[in-house]
Amino acid sequence: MVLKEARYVCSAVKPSQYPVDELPEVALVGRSNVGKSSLINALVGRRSLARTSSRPGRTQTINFYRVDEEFYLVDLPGYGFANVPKRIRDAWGPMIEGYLLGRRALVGIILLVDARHAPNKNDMQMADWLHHHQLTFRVVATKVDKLPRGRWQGRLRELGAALGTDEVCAFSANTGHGKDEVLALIEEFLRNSRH
Ligand SMILES: Nc1nc2c(ncn2[C@@H]2O[C@H](COP(=O)(O)OP(=O)(O)OP(=O)(O)O)[C@@H](O)[C@H]2O)c(=O)[nH]1
Ligand SMILES: [Mg+2]
Repeated sequence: MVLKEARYVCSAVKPSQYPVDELPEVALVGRSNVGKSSLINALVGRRSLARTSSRPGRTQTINFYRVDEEFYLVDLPGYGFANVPKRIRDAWGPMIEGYLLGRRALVGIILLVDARHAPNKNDMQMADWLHHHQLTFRVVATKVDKLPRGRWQGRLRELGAALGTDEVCAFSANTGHGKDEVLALIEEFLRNSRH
């Protein structure tokens, strides 16, 4: 799959603000600063379609990007960062949960984890929660450009075991490594949703 055009459509903090055109949606979840917004930019080949930042907590709303009038990539605020003010943190859980559990257009979730680190408690909780609610998700390990090649395989296996999945995709927004694999995941989500 090659993505041609992507456009920011809207931001939402509650369901009444979600898009109404009923295209399928693929959502990105993961810890703050793991690279969700960067992955969107890398996939669509636009440097700053989704806003990114080296400071955690950049994305604070649910942001919808329409791709080729075919589906939406949905950028969610990250979880698990203590630096974010408590007032904001408390609002995020219900906002993200409300979207993931209530959104009928949602056909698949990409859980992003940081390839540089061993599995993190927040990530395992998220994966458990997704399994528990029987939501369709795949795991992508980001920032592999920061990990020596020789450690990739072991780390991917370790992450997969901790998150309860056989396949973990290695990805880098900086080098574009794994882009085709992530696009294939999205294609699979879209294909399965049509049955
Ligand atoms: N080296 C490297 N840096 C990356 C990669 N992906 C993202 N980054 C950097 O990591 C930081 C966070 O990236 P974002 O895409 O803003 O992360 P996010 O998950 O959207 O973060 P929140 O919106 O805070 O939840 C930025 O400084 C990015 O440049 C990657 O694949 N490799
Ligand atoms: Mg973001």
